[in-house]
Amino acid sequence: MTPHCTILGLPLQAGTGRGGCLMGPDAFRTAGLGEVITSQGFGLTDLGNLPFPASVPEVTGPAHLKKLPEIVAWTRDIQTQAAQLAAQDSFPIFIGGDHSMAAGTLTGVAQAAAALGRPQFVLWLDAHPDMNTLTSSLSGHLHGTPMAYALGLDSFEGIFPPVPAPLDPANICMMGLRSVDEAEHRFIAELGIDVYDMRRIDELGVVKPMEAFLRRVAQSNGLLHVSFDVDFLDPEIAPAVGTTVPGGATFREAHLIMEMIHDSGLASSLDLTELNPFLDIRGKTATLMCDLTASLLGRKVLDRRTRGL
Ligand code: HAR
Ligand code: MN
Ligand code: MN
Ligand code: MN
Repeated sequence: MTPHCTILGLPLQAGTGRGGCLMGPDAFRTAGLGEVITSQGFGLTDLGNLPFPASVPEVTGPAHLKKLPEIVAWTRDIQTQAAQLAAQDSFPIFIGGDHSMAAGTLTGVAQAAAALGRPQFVLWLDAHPDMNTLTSSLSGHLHGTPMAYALGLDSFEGIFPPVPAPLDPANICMMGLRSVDEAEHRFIAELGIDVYDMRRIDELGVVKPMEAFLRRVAQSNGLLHVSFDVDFLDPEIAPAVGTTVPGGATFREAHLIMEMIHDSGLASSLDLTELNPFLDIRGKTATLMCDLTASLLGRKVLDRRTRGL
C-alpha cells in the first residue's frame, strides 16, 4: 500500500429515500478520519467535497425511479474523479454519501485498473447487494443499483454514462448480505457471484472466506476496491444508517476483515458509504467507521488507547 491517502467527499443523498447522507463526509471528518490516516503514518490530501453536479442531463428512464437525472450526473462526475485518483500513487478514500456513489467509484477505479492491464476485484461489505437494474428496482431508490451498473447489466445503456470496463462477476466477493430482492437473487445465481450472507458468516466465520478471496486477488495481481456500507454492521453498534437490517456483522468480525485486508497489502481504494449522521447517537457510528478504517490502514488491537469520552 502507498504511504499516502486522498480523501474525496461525495455529499450525495438523492439515491436514498431519506435525508442526511449529505452530511456524511463532514461527519467522517468530525469523527477524526484525517487523524486516523496521519496517525497510521500516511500522508494526507483532503480534496474536500465534490460539488453538486454543475449540469444535470435530461434523461428519462422507468418512471418509478427517484431523482434519476441527478444520480446520472453524480455518476458521471464521480466516475471521472475516481478514474483519475485511482491512477495516482495515493490510496483514495471516497466518503459518502449514499451508496449510489459506487456507480461512479466502481466504474472509475475499474477503468484505471483496465488501463494498467490489471484485474479489478471488489470486496462488497453490505446488508444488500445493490444489484437491481433500472427495471428490476422495486423501490425506485438508485442506491439499490450501483453493482448492477458496474457489472454492465442491462437497462442502464443510453441513460447512465457507458461503463468503461465492466466488472468481472468472478472478481467480486459480497459479505454480510441479509436483505436481497428476488431479482437480485436471480442475478447473483446467474452470474455465480461469491456471496457470504450472514448465515454463512455465522457458520464459517470471516477468516476462511477472506483468506480465499485475498488469495485470489494476490494470485491475479489484482487491484482491490473495498466498498463498505454502514449497514454491513449490526444496527446495535452502527445505528446511523437509513436502512438498518438486524443481524449484521459484529465489532470484531468487521475489525478482523479490515485487519486481514491490511495484512494482505492488497487494498487499492475504499468507499465509506451510507453514513447518515442525522440518525447517529453521539457520533458513535462515525467513530466506529473511522476506527475500522484505522484497522484497514494498519492499527493493531494492542495499539488501541483508552478513549476519553
Ligand atoms: N434492495 C432494496 C432496493 O433496491 C434496498 C436497497 C437498499 N440499499 C442500501 N444500500 N441501503 O445497500 O430498494
Ligand atoms: Mn493507485
Ligand atoms: Mn449499499
Ligand atoms: Mn446496504
